[in-house]
Amino acid sequence: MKKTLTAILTLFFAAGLSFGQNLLNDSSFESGNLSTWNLTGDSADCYAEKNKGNAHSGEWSYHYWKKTAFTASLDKKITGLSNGTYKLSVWSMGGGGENGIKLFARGFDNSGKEISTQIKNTGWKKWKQYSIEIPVQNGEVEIGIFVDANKENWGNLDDIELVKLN
Ligand SMILES: [Ca+2]
Repeated sequence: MKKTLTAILTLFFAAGLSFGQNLLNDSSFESGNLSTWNLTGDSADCYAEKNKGNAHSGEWSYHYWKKTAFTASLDKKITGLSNGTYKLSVWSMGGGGENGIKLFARGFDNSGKEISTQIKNTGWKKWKQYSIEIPVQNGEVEIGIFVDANKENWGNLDDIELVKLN
């Protein structure tokens, strides 16, 4: 009986570890840097910003602002995943006016397909959460945030999470 109970509890905790848990390190940017990410773009204008008023949680968030139009991609590859459906989500706020901001995932199967959702900022502290579901079929996924901004567009993103749904 005790052995069975232990086995059940072990299964329960093992499942708990793979389902529902955020798989991204430093998801709230509280390390104060973007070292776990790959940034394609101008690091003088896209960076981890320390400003509680611009963070969804904690003190830090991913911030962008530039005097001139720009594009920037903040992305990373997550490997060693068990196949299944994952949910990627992020909180965003900002001044709006971009050509586009998207939360994206690719490289999750062999089709070359990208899944994304458009983010629309509507003002300071007007936080909204955006998410996509990703059917991972090859044990990995490249996730990221792509910004296509006009001059003087600004925004903050925070609390990015990747969780396994099933
Ligand atoms: Ca934060």
